[in-house]
Amino acid sequence: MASLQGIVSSIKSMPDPRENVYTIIGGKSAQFMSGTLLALGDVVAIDVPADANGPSVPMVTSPKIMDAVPINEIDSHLSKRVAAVSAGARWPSSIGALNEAMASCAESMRGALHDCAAIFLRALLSGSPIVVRFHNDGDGACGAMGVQASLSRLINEEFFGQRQVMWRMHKGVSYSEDSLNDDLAHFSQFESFTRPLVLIIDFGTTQESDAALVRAAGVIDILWIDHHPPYQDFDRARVKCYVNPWDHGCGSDFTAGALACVFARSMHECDVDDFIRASLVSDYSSYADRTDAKAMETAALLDFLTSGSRAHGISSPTPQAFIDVLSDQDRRAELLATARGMLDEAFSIAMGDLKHYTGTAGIDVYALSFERIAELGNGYPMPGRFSSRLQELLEAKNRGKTLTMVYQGSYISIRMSRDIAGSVNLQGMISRLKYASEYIESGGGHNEAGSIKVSKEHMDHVLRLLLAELGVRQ
Ligand SMILES: [Mn+2]
Repeated sequence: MASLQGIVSSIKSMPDPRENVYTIIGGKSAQFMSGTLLALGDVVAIDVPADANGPSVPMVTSPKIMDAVPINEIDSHLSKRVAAVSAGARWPSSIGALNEAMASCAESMRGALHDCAAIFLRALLSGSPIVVRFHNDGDGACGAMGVQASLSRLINEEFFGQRQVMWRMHKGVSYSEDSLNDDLAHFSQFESFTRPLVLIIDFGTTQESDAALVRAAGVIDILWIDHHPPYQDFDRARVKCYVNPWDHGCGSDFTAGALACVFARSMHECDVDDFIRASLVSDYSSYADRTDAKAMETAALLDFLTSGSRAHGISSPTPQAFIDVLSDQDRRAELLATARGMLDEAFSIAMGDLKHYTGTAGIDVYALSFERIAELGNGYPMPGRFSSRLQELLEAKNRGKTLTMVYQGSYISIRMSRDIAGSVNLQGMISRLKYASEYIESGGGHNEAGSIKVSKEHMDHVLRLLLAELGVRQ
């Protein structure tokens, strides 16, 4: 049995105080329940229970309270621990092997990522509550898996026993007030030396996140890793640490998943190369190697695992659950076959239902109602990502000059080929429509992909406006 002396740096209060969970930081950190009530700043000595590494939080029956220390002493102790851990992390030279352009871009974000890593480590080691929200697609999942890989190693080396982190697979593109409220409800159970922390991966850079950011300022720390283009006047100062390749002379091709993997590596050595490759494929990055069979397969599988399907059998979508599936050859093969079957079914319906128009300058415009595919009840594929696949197929057939719209319920998802980005300004078009029509509730995206939310009963009307904007004679 090991013994550990440390300072109480976080307390999770439970309805029954005997079930409170304490974190102490000493030479290592530990989380445990205590036979006697402890307070923040108490210096305690514990005998680490033999079952500390088990699935549940271990019980320490009689911790010895030695002293109480002033807050600034916790701070200097924590800073020393963070410095010691960061010193062991090595900058991932493997990115250079993957892609030189990415390596130089990563290099320019190094300082910002290092700052983010230090903040994350402070919260991790001192037991502050942490929520990681990752976008529910292959790119977001790859980022979350990278962070998970790093955390597994960190917790194993720096903690006696468990260290809980909350994972949330996030639907939608904004950090909404509802999401913030969920996080605050979780955080309200905690009293901790450092602020509660939210790590956002691969979404959120939209005006719709503003209200939550204003409320979160000074209450929680937000670390934010995204690759969507920031809008004009986006106030980065509201976020503790914001890293986006657009701020460092590169664009969305440096995926958020890849970026989160580099972030993970700047906290602790871990193997993230496969996740980086798959993330590039998942998000249609121009850096993706589409001849890399493993990356293609992983991306296809993650597309399925992060969908609304129940057929994959993952009840709680955590990065560890994804890693478990990806590393199990039999399950991998079985789930890939299931996903491919559902995708084929969707494509065969799409090919029959697809409407074709000719727009300005001979652009091929396609529109597909997703309703009949949704009626299959598979939950996979999802309409937004299906529009990307459909676009890919049609674009290859037409050799470019193609735009695809897939619509269902109150959403329209638009994709277009790069070669017409000069003649069709998607963002400008969406802004004009927002101005012209009261039926459009919101809309946005980047150069080659966008989405519009309309009031459901006016879908037909908005589709006609869109076609007119594209120069289709109706
Ligand atoms: Mn992404």
